[in-house]
Amino acid sequence: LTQDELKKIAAYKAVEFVESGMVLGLGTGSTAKHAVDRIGDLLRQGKLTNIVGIPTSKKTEEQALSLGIPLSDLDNHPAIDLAIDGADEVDPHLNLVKGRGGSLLREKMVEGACKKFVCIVDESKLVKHLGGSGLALPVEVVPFCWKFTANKLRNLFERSGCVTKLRNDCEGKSFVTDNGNYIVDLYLKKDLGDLQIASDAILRIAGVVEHGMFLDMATTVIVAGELGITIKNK
Ligand code: DER
Repeated sequence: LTQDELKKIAAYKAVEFVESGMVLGLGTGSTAKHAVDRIGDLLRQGKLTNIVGIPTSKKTEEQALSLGIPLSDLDNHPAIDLAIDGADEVDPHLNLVKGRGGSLLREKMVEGACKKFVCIVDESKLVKHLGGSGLALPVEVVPFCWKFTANKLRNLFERSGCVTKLRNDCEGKSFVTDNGNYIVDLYLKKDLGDLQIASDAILRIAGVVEHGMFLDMATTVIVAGELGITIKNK
């Protein structure tokens, strides 16, 4: 099975948790895309009715609109029944790294407002510890003096051999998030250690808006692997 087929299997499994009448957080990324497509299918077939979607990015908003999924926002629906979204890394405690697609702020706002957050991944996303895989830990920062902020972030994780890199878009220009901010990616040689301490330290830096560690937020993680589906509950 290809990675995308595994993502689709996890996504379709998560949509089995969706009931008519729910307010749904709609995730962003290639895995969540399959879940949003599936919700659109079930609505069109009449198997799901009376759904309201709260998108976690402009990209997902466009996808949901094209599928005819009724949409709203957190101002009008501050309590969300269920969110379905992907992740870049999942540790054994269901802590996540997210944001390599650049949508972490709206994802964290929406998923933080949910009674249930079902995270959908293929097995390649499972890690022992967050942040040590050599892949990016995204941090959303204000554009004003972003180098100053990036230096503060690098100093914070100096002992982990941290390298920071401003996220560029596909044309090599600075990537701008849906919220008009930049993303500084942290690349660590060692894992993040105590995640809550790392999270608090990052958020104390004034130029930082939010980071991609989603601690104690996922209530369920659905993992699709070569040997089948595993469902991990908090
Ligand atoms: O950027 C994001 O937060 C995405 O949800 C990411 O965490 C997962 O993206 P993928 O499903 O394309 O791997």
